[in-house]
Amino acid sequence: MPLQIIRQDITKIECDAIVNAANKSLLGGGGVDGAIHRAAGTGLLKECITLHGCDVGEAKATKGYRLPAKYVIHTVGPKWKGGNSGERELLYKCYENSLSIAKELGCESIAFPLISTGVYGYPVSEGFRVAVDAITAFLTENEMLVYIVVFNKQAFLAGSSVFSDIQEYIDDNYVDERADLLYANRNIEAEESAFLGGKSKLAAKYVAESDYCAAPAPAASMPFAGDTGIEDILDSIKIDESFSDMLLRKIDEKGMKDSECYKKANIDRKLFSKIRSNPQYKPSKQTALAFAIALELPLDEFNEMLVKAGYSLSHSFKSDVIIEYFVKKGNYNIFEINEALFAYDQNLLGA
Ligand code: AR6
Repeated sequence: MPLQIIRQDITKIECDAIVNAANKSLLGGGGVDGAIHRAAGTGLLKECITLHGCDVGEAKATKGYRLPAKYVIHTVGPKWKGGNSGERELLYKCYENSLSIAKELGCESIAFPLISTGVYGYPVSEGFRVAVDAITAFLTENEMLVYIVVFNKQAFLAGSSVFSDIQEYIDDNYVDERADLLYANRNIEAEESAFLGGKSKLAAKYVAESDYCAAPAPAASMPFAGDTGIEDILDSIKIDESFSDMLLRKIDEKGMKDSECYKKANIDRKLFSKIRSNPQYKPSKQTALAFAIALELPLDEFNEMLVKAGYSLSHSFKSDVIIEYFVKKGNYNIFEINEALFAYDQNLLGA
């Protein structure tokens, strides 16, 4: 199951387990540790006393007491000492060990704070990267819904250099609302029929959708330019092929396993099965985008796949511009894309 990034107070999250960024005593402290102990009540402290502390990188579980979560998994992150004292390995172990305990406890969902990135001084964007790496490695082999909880968004944004590049791309490409309105007021139908010279409505629809696409092809390279017959056009865009058909065909063509594809798409196995078994399944735009990313499609095929589901990339949506930025860079890491979407308060991809 997928990884989600959310902005929340971890003590309020309803899931099987939440993780506490504790200290070696396990007897409470400030930051998220203090918040968890306050919300859980004294029962938690009493049980923590029986655990006799915990080493850095290790993890131990207790019940959740008054928390909505069934369990608290306490882990002790490393203190940041400049990065050359094994901090990364220790932090990775915190995630790994917490996830392994959650699995033993039969948890189906778990929420992590960004361990070590507060009082212990681990740089937030680097700490976030370790979290994503450890969690995605776990999710490759296991099914669980994992949340990364970002509490201090400002610190999260300030730490990442990627965002300035993305911002530049957005500034250059994002069409503001006014332009969007102008577009909406254009007489699209008249333009389509002028362009097509009265050819089929179906093909007209395809033009309209292509027209919205982020990388509009010049008219000469459109499938229906010149003297091409309508049958050729319909054939070239595989008009009878549904989104589900196209997805399964591309998975085969890429020599991927189904599980590899839906995991890369950050999509839940059950949703994938639904799409697989129903050729007419209409996915949400988020889901369609996620699969196009998992398949690492270049921009033209990427758009073709979206059109199959009734969508397209548009420069009027910031999220689309951000996704296009990644596709053009050949970066199909859905977690990095989601990190950027999260930073810009956009819906994340996948389930
Ligand atoms: N929900 C989610 N995240 C939170 C919350 C919350 N309610 N409160 C803080 N954070 P920190 P550490 C984030 O300092 O760096 C304690 O005193 C916060 O923004 O809690 O591992 C322990 O007893 C930051 O990103 O933990 C230890 O002595 C992240 O949680 C020491 O601090 C971790 O910040 C551990 O330091």
